Amino acid sequence: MRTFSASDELRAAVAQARRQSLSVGFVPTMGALHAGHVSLVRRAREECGLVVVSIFVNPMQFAPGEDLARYPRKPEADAEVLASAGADVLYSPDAVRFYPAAFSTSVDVAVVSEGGEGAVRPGHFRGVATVLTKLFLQVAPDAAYFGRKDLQQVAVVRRLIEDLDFPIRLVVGDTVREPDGLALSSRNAFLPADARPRAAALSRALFAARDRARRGESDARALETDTRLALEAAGLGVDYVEAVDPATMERVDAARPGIALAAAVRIAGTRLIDNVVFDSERSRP
Ligand code: PAJ
Repeated sequence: MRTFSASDELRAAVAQARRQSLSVGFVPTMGALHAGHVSLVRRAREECGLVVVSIFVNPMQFAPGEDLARYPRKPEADAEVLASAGADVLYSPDAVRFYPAAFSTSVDVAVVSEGGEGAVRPGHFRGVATVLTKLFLQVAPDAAYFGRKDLQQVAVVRRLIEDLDFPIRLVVGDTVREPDGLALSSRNAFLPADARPRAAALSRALFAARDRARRGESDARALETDTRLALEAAGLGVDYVEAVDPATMERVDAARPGIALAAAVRIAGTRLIDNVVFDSERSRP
């Protein structure tokens, strides 16, 4: 695996692969890698000739007062994880060169960015869309890999790719979970041991709502309300519970197959997000 921090070196490596007719897969991350990230890298490895992974804790997507300074950073362990998952190129740009002092441009994806996480974290998706625009232009991949765990991020990226004509295939990977259902997240490291068991209540409540929908409950408001009550009863602070169309992130009234229930909670000072996509009884695994 080769590691670059300069974008011109990265571009040269990608150009060389292209001359050999290799397809390019790209997995953007903020590091502190776990099995969720690894599942995306392995998928890219199966599908592409050159696998590029970026690690960049993007300051622009953190609001003042959020956890930018304490966001976990594990560069040595991450490099080992990526090498064994089969990545070819690790791109770790330097923040000062990536965003020089005069940097003035931002990319706003309206509508899909506005509810859910966007409402609780103003400016977050502007930071995500801006960093991804720069990374997509620098890496110029054929395919980009994202996790469904960040459901609204996927909706934002889908619009970004379509609206700006990036010739990039968007690949969405399933959420990788701990045995008790907790979605893997770099931020899980912040959970104190005594709060950790309670964190599983988030996925448990979402799965319970999906089971009710499978049994015929179609009232999205009732599912939202009961999920919120279950989360509060488990001692979690609820930022939102919303039934949405995952393509547009618009709230829906009817809990049909294909819609998603997305939630964000606070537990012991850490914010966790998760979602389930409703399926029909027939397509049930
Ligand atoms: P990060 O949180 O590091 O996540 C990188 C990618 O891993 C995202 O596509 C995310 O959805 C995916 N991922 C995280 N947890 C996962 C899990 N449990 N199962 C499957 N996939 C999972 O998301 C970001 O970084 C940033 O916003 C970024 C896109 C890199 C832009 O800065």
